[in-house]
Amino acid sequence: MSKDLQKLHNESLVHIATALDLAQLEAVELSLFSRQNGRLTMLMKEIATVLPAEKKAYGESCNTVKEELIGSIAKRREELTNVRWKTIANDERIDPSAPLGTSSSSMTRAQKKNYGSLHPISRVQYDLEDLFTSMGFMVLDGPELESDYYNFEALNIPADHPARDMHDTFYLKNNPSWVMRTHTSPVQVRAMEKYGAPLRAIVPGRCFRNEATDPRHEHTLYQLEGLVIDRGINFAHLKGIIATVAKHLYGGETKVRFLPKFYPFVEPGVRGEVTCFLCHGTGCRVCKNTGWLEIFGAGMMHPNVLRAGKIDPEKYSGLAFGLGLSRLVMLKYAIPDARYALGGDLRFLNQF
Ligand code: FA5
Repeated sequence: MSKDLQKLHNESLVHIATALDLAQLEAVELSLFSRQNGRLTMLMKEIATVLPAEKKAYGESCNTVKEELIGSIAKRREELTNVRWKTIANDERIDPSAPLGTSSSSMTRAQKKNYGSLHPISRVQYDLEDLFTSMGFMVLDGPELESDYYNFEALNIPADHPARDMHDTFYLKNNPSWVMRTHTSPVQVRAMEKYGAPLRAIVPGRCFRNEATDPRHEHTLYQLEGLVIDRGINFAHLKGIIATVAKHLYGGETKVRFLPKFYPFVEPGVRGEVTCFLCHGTGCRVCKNTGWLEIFGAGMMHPNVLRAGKIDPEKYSGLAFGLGLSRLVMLKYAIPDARYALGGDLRFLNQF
């Protein structure tokens, strides 16, 4: 089974099992099977790009996953329906005002069911996956233990770039040509190699950096990479995508600003900032008194990177962006310290 399919399978089972009511379950069902942009529908359509020898196995795995998900949805629907309309035996009365999941025979002792909940990073990730798939993007995955080639070299990062310093990055002790990926950008080249052009994809995932941690920096962070490659792609497309994300997550009032920033794999390159959620622009410890919080790096893909992905820069141009998913979550839920997210403290997690 392909990695994308496996990922979809695992995530969907969680979504189905944690749907709290029929409306939520229907939303999950739609996000998977919608004819236009359902995640499974899109993966099934990819059969057109699979090698002839692999088509049969690919089709079979898709169908197996589809059947399993349909079965799980039916089972969950039954559970949720039963909870709501529990059949009452004999002379027992129905109390329609009793909380869901309470036993009809003990109407006076309402018990709250403890379902658990999704982590805030997962919530924002799934929400953005839905937004991007609605705009025709594929959702891709990539390895967390990455080769030096994809993490740096293919991205036009020369051997003497500071990011390659042993002190900046987690290398494998006995094999320095492998590294815990420092960003999700390596999947840019992997995606180009696999799918060619035109291409529209996002890559949410975990990255690792040898950071002195502080309220904005974690050693383990989540990013969401995005790339669009086609004829005539330009910076206006990039601005449009970022504005759509900011509006979707934070509402129409949010201000985004672009500032020049050097990344070897884009030209021109920018960093993007939004107004700080804590001080609303007046300056505080989270935004280092600037009033702004950096949430992404982006730019037009460098011709060398397109070439590394076997795409002709004379024919195609591309944009790429790397959103700091952990930072987006901080902003969305006004979390004043990035370290809470992975700290495992239930007092924090129980709020979601
Ligand atoms: C990159 O990682 C580039 N790969 C982004 C990119 C992609 C640029 C495509 C151009 C084209 P940077 O190191 O600036 O860039 O990180 C991107 C975002 O990740 C930052 O804006 C920030 O929001 C987030 N981020 C970076 N380091 C950390 C950290 N230690 N903890 C939490 N978030 C971080």
